[in-house]
Amino acid sequence: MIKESLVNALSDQVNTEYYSAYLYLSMSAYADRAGFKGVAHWLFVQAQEEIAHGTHLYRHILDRGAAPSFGDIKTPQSSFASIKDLFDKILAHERQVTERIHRIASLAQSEQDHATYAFISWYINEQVEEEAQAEELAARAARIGDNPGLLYNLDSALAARTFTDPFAGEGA
Ligand code: OFO
Repeated sequence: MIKESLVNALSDQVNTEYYSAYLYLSMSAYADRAGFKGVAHWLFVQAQEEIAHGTHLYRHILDRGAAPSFGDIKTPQSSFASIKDLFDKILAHERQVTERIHRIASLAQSEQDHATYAFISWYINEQVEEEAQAEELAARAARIGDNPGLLYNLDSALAARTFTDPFAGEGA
């Protein structure tokens, strides 16, 4: 039986993942309107991934015989100073998400909830990748600055991203 403290922490993380999706959609809209269609596409795919992360958490709560709780999703930032600013914000956001995931893992350990710890381990590893990806893009954007040719190259590279459901074959 999963403890209420963990149901609350996991439910809160569902909200955070959906907020992440909303933030990435907001960023995608900014990039689209600024003419960076490749960046916009990359961010749209990222939003889809975040929805998959949130839905997987939601499913886990139900699978453990508990009821997820729901709350408001906060309003994401919608204007950014530049593409560099946008990637800096992504890095800061993903670092915060990592801290939240680590808190859930610590709670699962202190409650001796091995099933939740095993479940949340996937997210611990995922955050290593998310942060590495955000760091690389933030550093690349910093090097590029306002150089139009290099911005064009970045935009073209990011247009190639495809969405792969990380939990395909596992149900929601
Ligand atoms: Fe769900 O990984 Fe980003 O926030």
